[in-house]
Amino acid sequence: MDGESELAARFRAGDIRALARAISLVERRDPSVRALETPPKGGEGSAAVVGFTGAPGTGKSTLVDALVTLLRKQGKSVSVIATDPNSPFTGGAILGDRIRMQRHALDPKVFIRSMGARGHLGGLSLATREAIRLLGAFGFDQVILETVGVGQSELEVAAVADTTVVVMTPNLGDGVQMIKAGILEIADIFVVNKADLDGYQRVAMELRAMLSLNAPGATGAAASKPWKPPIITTVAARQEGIDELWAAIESHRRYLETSGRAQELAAKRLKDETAEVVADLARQQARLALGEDGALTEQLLKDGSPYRAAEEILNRIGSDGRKRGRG
Ligand SMILES: Nc1nc2c(ncn2[C@@H]2O[C@H](COP(=O)(O)OP(=O)(O)OP(=O)(O)O)[C@@H](O)[C@H]2O)c(=O)[nH]1
Ligand SMILES: [Mg+2]
Repeated sequence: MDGESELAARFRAGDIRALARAISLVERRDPSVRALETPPKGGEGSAAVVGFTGAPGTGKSTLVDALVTLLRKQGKSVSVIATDPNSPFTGGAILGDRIRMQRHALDPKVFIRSMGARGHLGGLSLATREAIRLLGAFGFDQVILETVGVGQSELEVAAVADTTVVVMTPNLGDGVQMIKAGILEIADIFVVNKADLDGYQRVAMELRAMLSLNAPGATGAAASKPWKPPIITTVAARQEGIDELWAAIESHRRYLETSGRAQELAAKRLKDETAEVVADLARQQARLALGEDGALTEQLLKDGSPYRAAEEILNRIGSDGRKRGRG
């Protein structure tokens, strides 16, 4: 307990090592850091979040690195979280060469961290969301997420980021034909990077054609003035197009605020996250019960289907909770 309050004091005092330690605890889903996620004075304390996703090697890290440089010139503090859906939790170690941002390593206003996801039930989003709240409470202005677009990772980035940037390149085999289902729906901004290579105009053109076919049929507050994802071409390796990219990100953020979409999203996320937390807790309880309770397992095997045992476990959780509430 003493250790935790010391951690809290160091965190509040702006000690970056306390932040790093807190994020490690988040990765382990240690509940002791949750108190740190609320900013001390209310109001301020939430960072803007931009997520970058795209196929391996499209230049995400190079783009993020260039964006960090731009944001630092504006005096903003920025944190980068690189997640790798194929790696186990890393305890903060840098994932191979996924992160090309070493030149910012000595800047105290830049915090770079990687998180692995393999073996993490419910994917990365819970831990990422907690980490983002910590970074906001710590005082970072901007959080940038980077994740390789494999499996469900794009959807997870989109579920967490305010603005999702999907990065493509001209040398992706069949180009836009390769685009994964669901990408058009989650991308707020498309980047065609490596515009120094042949074929980038074709990728941009095909993308434009697909987007016009897929013209948004938005519902809710945003329906009257839907967002049209812009296509930005960049040469990240030469820092070209980065100003345009940042302008597009800012313009999307203004759109979220003026359309009322920001509030809709915040509410939806809190609900989704609550459901995930409940599922997580219930799963832990279920494993415990199934591991310890021979009679329950016997019943389960006899039934040959999970529903009765599941209901029994949920009932127990409910009555435990009520007992605890009274006690
Ligand atoms: N020609 C060219 N190469 C680039 C450009 N931007 C990045 N690259 C190169 O592309 C390779 C991959 O860049 P990264 O930034 O590591 O790509 P990434 O998307 O972060 O890669 P993963 O994290 O492994 O998925 C590197 O060799 C970069 O130097 C560009 O604009 N043009
Ligand atoms: Mg990378």
